[in-house]
Amino acid sequence: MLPVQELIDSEKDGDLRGIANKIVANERINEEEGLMLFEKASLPFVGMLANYRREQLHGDITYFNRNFHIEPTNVCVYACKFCSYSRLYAHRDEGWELTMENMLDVVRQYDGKPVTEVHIVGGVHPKMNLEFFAELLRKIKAHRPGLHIKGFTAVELDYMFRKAKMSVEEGMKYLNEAGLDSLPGGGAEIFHPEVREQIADDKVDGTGWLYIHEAAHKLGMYTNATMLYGHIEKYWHRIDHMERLRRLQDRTHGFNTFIPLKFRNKDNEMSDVPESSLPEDMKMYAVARLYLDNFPHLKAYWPMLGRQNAQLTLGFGVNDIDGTIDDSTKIYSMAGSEEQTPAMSTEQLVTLIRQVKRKPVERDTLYHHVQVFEN
Ligand code: V47
Ligand code: SF4
Repeated sequence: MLPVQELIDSEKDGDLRGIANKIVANERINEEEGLMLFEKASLPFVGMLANYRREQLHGDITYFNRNFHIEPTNVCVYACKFCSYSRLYAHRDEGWELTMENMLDVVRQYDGKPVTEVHIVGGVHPKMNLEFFAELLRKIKAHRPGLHIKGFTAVELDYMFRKAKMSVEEGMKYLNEAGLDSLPGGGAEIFHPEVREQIADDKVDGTGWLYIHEAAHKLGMYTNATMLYGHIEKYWHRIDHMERLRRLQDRTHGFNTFIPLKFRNKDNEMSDVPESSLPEDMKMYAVARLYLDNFPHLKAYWPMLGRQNAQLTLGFGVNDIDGTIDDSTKIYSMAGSEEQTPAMSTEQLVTLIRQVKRKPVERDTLYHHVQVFEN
């Protein structure tokens, strides 16, 4: 008998046994069942199922890529309560604003180095508009045509498009033609208005976020999706969030990766909210792997979680640990992550993955294999 079947059969709770049998039979679980996994299942039970699904999909393969970030500014018109990174426009002297040349200098620093992706994400600066970013995209592509540009959260795009008086479809096409290849998953937070209105009430809502990703998918662009978890939301808000993503994915198949982002509580307006525990984090990854049955990949973002915890997630459904990053992001170090200078060499990433007996594969943004590291 399969070890997973033995574990299922030894489970005393009939509901959980039923859910697990559905998973093994490749049947979709519903919202109520997803919630039960959060509320009733033990960590070994849900972890074993998530690992079973992960190995069905990817075997031992664990992806990473070679990337760097450009953070154009941390000045932001919004004031999300969980954000430790942004400064309001009125306090912009405390933040940073990179010029076009500064950003192109960052790109030039990687000349001759084998990076495959630049991730551009930052605050919503009222003076950095659609035309400015289109020009940046064109200049990056002129300098290095092969570099994949994954840029701008739906929050940044929503603001840019509205200010330029363009529809979402027009704006997306314009940026795509200027060189934008795919969208990162940020800005999703928790879609349900009951939570979103309390933590991020003035930026694009859940419906607007999904609409922007759908528009990108319709142009043939791939995108990611995140969820900020472990603060004031309840388990059912997480399931609701994943359900909305699963429905869109059924229609478009444009999402590559789901990235649960653990709320970090340093120096923000939610510092009184405790952070989730490590077992809770592992459960989050495991349930995500099981619920989002139409998402090919599940990513643990090591700069936010810490590298050893990211290693642990590889036994709980995760098959991707993002990239080398090269100390080019400040979002998480400012929010209290253990990773104060997030940079890992390819050798370090490979070692990290091998230490937990998985197979490292360098990928590009769209998950084509760049280099397979045989064990
Ligand atoms: O949307 C902000 C989150 C996101 C905090 O697509 C926080 O490959 C935890 O989306 N605690 C931006 N999280 C980063 C992001 C991302 C990162 C890596 C890879 C990809 C990808 C996307 O960071 C925001 C917000 O949800 N965030 N503050 C905080 N205190
Ligand atoms: Fe601005 Fe993004 Fe921070 Fe919200 S999370 S305040 S939109 S930088």
